[in-house]
Amino acid sequence: TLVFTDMDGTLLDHHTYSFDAARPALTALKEKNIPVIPCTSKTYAEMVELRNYIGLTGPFIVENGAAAFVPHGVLSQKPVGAIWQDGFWCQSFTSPKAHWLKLLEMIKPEFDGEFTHFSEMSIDAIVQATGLDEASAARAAQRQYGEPVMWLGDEKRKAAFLSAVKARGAQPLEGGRFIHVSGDCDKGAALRWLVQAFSRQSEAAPRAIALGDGKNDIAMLEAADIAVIIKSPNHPPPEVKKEKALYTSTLPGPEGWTEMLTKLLSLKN
Ligand code: 2M8
Ligand code: MG
Ligand code: MG
Repeated sequence: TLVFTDMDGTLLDHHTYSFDAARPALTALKEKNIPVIPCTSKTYAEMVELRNYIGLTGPFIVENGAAAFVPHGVLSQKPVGAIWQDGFWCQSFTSPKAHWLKLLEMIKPEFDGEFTHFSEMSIDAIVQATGLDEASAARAAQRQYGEPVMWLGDEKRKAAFLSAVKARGAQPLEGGRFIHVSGDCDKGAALRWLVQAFSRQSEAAPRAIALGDGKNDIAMLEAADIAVIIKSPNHPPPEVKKEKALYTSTLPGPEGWTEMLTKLLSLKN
């Protein structure tokens, strides 16, 4: 079994970013040697820090499926096409950020004053928008593959914006706070890539459990064998199309994370 998890609003509390309530399940999973694999909108810089802080040692997926990082020693062979970077095999699935920034520049006149985005925001403005501390906000600003857009206009115009970026070849994905503009990648494709890499070194393909709370988690939840929607305190649940093995937590964020993994894996706590 592999556990793929979103971060904000799932393993971490949407407002406080605390993972305290997930500790019991994290400990039980560690005892069972079940890897917990973050699959997040966060950047490489954020995840290098966060995984240490949480105590995770396995692979992780950044920027909504834009790239997967696998630490040395996890896979018995080098993944085809991956590059070696700071002690990880890095497999990227989309173009660098510069491409998507150009696209945003192009459509700016059409949506005058209706959005801003990370490259235009100061670290202080990112602190204000996210509630992250300054150092974390600076790491969130280090995007490699895509650009978070902060929507300032109304909902109807937001739909027009989403269509406009799609028409120009981007795939916008909505997180808890931002619209992430990047290429044809998503958390689901990255999950499948990693499951396949693990399959190559064992007889049976591993079973993937995925947990997430947002629209940007839909592809990941649909790609997993078992999907868990984590209840959000501030937005409706994502519309996941899955015939079976789809569960929804009754508790939000890390409380719901422990609730559901304890049930599904019969963990003791
Ligand atoms: C952004 O990601 C969240 C995830 O749902 C969002 O879109 O609301 C990213 O900028 C990420 O890097 C950052 O850590 C997070 C902080 O809330 O916001
Ligand atoms: Mg989330
Ligand atoms: Mg997320």
